[in-house]
Order: sequence, then C-alpha cells, then structure tokens
Amino acid sequence: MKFFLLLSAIGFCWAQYDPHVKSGRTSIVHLFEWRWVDIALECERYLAPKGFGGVQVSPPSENAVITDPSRPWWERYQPVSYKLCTRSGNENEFKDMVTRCNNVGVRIYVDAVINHMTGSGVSAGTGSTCGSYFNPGSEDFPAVPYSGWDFNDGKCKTGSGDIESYNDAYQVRDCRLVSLLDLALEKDYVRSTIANYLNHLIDIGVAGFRIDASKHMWPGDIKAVLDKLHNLNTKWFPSGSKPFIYQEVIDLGGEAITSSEYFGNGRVTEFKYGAKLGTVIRKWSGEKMAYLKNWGEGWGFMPSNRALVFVDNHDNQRGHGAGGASILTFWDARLYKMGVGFMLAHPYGFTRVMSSYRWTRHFVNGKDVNDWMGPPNKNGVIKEVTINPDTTCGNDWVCEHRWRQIRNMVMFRNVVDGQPFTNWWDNGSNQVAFGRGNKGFIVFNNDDSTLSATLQTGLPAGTYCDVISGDKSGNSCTGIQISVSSDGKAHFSISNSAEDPFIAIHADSKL
Ligand code: QV4
Ligand code: CA
Repeated sequence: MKFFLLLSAIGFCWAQYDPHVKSGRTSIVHLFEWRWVDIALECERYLAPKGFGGVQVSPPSENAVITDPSRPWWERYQPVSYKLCTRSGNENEFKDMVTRCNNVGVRIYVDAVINHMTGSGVSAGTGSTCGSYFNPGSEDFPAVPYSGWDFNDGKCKTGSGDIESYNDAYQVRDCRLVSLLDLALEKDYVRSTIANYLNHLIDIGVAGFRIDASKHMWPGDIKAVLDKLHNLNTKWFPSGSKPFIYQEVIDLGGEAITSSEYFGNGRVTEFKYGAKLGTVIRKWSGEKMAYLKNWGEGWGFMPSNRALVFVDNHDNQRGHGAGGASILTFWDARLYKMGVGFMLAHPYGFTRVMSSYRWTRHFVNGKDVNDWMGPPNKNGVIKEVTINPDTTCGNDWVCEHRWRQIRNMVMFRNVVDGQPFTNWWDNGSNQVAFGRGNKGFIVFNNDDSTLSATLQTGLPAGTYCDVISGDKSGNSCTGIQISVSSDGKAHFSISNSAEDPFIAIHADSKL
C-alpha cells in the first residue's frame, strides 16, 4: 500500500503542469521569431516590470535554409541538428537571454521540434543556419547524428509515406506530416538524443517546453523522453522542479486522437478556445457573449488545470493549423483586444499572449498566398525590435503584448489570481460583465447599442481607473473613472462605438 502511494505521488509530480512562473505572475507571451538579443532586452525593459511570467521562443535548433519561398517562418520547423544556432541567434546569445530573463524573474519556454527533421523533398544542397550538412534523401543528419535507422519509414503504412487520414491514429503518429521525415521515437537512441538536446536547454536555465506536433507522437514515446529529463537549474528554480510541459495537440473533435491522451505528460493546447471565442465575438453562427456564462469546461473544453489557452497562435493567425476564419488576430484589432481581454479576465486555463510581426497579406480566392512570409528582415537577417517613443514597436513588429489594453489585462490577471468567477451579468445578448472575487471586474459591450447599467462589482467602495481606456499613474487616471459605492455597485456606460467597448477595474487600479 505504501509503495502504491509512493508510486502515485511520483506519478503526480512527474506530469508537469506548473509553469514555474515567479509568484504573482500568470501569463506568458510568444515572441514569435524574435532574436535572442531583443528578447533579453524585452525581459529587462518591459516584461518583468509589467508582470509577464515568461516567453515562448521560436525553435532554437539549427534548421534548413529554405529559399523557395525565400526564408519562410516555417523553415524553423525543419530541424537539421540540435545546435542552438538559428536566425534568432547563436548559443552564446541564447544563454545570455536565458540568464538575463531568469535574473529578472521572466521564464523561457522552448518550442521543441522533436517529431521530425526536414521535409523529404528539401534538397541536400540547401544550406542550414549553422552550416551543418544534411541529406533528406538518404535521411542523413550527421550533425546529430541520425541516419535512416532513426526514421519511421518501415512503420508507416500509407502509399505516399505521408499522413493521409486523421481518422487513423497509426498514420498520424507513424507517417510523415507534410513530408517531414518522421523520427522513430520508440528507439532508445532517438529518445536519448532528443533528451540530450532538451537537457542541454534545461541546464542553460529554460523552464519548460512547448512540444511541437505532439499529436504526431505516441503519448508513451513522449513520456519516455520526459522520463530522461533533468530537473530545472537550481540557480533559479527550487531543487526537484521538473520542466513545464505543454503539448501541441489540435483537437477540435472528430478525429482519432484526443487531447486527453496526453494529460499524463503535462498540459495540452486547447484549440477549441480561440476558435469558439472568435466565433462568439464575431457573432457568427448565432453565438452571443451571454452564452459565455459557463465558458470553460461547460463548453466542452479540457479541464482548466490541463489547458494552455490563447486567442491565436503563429499558425492560425495566418491560416495554418486549425481554427479557420473565426480566429481573432491583430488584423482585427478592436475585436482582438476584447477577445484577449476576456481570456485574461477569465479564470480558465494557463494563458499565452501572442506577439506578432506584420506581413503583406495577399488574398487569392480567400487564401493568403503570403502566409509563408518570414519576420521583418534585411537580406534574410532578422531586424531588430525597435521601440518607438510611445512604447509601441517599430520595424513591423506588432508587439500586441505592449498594447495598453493587453498589457494592462496581463496585470489584471495577476491581481485577481486565485479569485473565483463571480457576479456574472448579461443582457441576454452581447453585453456581459463578471468579477473575480473582490479584486477585479470587467464589462463588455459587443452589442449595437449603448450599455448603461448599474452592476454589482464585488469590489470595495472607491474610485477606480479603467485600465482599458487609460492607466493609473500616481493617484490620477488617464482614462475613464468608475466609482464603486459601499454596496459594491457601480454604474457603467459604454457606447457601442467606443474605441474599445469594454471597461476593466481592479484592486491595483483603485485611486
Ligand atoms: C509540401 C506538401 C507536402 C509535400 C512536400 C514535398 O504539403 O504534401 O509532400 O511539400 O516536399 C512546410 C510547407 C509544406 C511542405 C513542408 C515540407 O508549408 O507545404 O510540404 O514544409 O517541406 C509549419 C508550417 C507548415 C510547414 C512546416 C515545416 O505550418 O506549413 O510545412 O512548418 O516547415 C497540423 C499538425 C500540427 C501543426 C499544424 C500546422 O497537427 O502539429 O498542422 N503545427 C505545428 C507547428 C507548425 C509546424 C509544424 C507543426 C511542423 O505549430 O508551425 O508547421 O513542425 O495540424
Ligand atoms: Ca511521428
């Protein structure tokens, strides 16, 4: 019996659901395609002071240089070795970033591409970001090294060798995802090689991993790799801390593979979240915000403590992956801010904010033919993230995480952390409000008429600064002020044509 209890205790500790963010911080940001030198600066000058918990970085492992099209963002999902050497920077720059971010309490999470190497069709003569030789035709990656024995060819039963049907779990895991050479993760050599790569990163000081293409790996194979991982670096983490794991599994229902198969390994991306929230905020398919009253598990999502949630990601903001047209992105800024505001106010899941770059969209028959375009660059070299006098970013970096409404809602989430979902109100349509215990309250007007209502906020009496229309600075407020009376009630008036038709107040925005 004792032995049994011990085993289940170990089993529980193993599964890594805890992001190891500094206490009081509750969200991470994906700085998509940023250079390591810029991320280090951003941790120090912005993310730490504004209460961000961590950064998801683009894959740091050496990748094939794709020239047709010219240097697409997706070349980074075609590894050729595990050298830390990409357009974002080299190993020294990576280490410097991890050290400096950790020193100001901001964690680094690595996007780990371990299901596959490059596409089978990529030519052997194509360069790589660190000069390592590779030959996809003969499945030779001497810089790892991997050879033909380390790939799944024998296991895959489809004619093309590619995944042809998502209704067959064997194909999805043992065949090639869009021709990408599929690693044989049942082999101990492959597992150990991947674990060495991840351990190298752990020893440098990263706090965890996004496991790319997890759906395409058997949960047991992922577990076997995780079982080989070191504890986090004790320079910054309590001894015995295991890396945070969130697995990329797109489960919108209707396929052979479900998210729940992966809960034993760690958290899982909840793709239903952004797809549904986009549909509601766009008011498509008869949806309305009033229906958000039971948002979360009530909508058929996975348990909150297993979910990694986001409004959009680097794939579905440009039509890759899943979610479709309903996904809200910075291109629809007004609706996007409401979506992200709702996510950050609501207690469900562990939240990730997207931070993007702008590209030239060009739609042909409803599809963006420029969805491949890589980050702002000059002759292929990624451009610096410059900061404008008004704190926004230059050089076509969008920096959604620096938008006042989003940055202030990241802080709102920190302030209300641990508080229950309370005081829901709706008008039966698209005017809704809810609180987080006695710490915060948010009101949305996504209807075509003005909202005017006196609502129970749950907050102590006082004058509060709305952190959507402005900022509290000292004892004054640059935005709308809301006065909460001694019974906790306050009057809200939000025009449907307001720049941002929502208001948020919290304990730290009290004047
Ligand atoms: C193409 C054809 C193949 C053909 C091949 C011939 O599609 O049928 O056999 O050419 O050479 C790129 C190209 C793709 C090309 C492939 C191989 O876009 O057209 O195949 O390279 O050369 C990103 C991009 C992909 C890109 C890939 C590798 O989205 O377009 O493929 O990087 O560069 C599913 C998965 C989910 C996945 C999602 C996009 O379940 O796991 O699709 N999401 C993750 C990442 C995503 C990344 C990958 C997985 C792969 O978030 O960014 O794909 O690592 O839903
Ligand atoms: Ca696979």
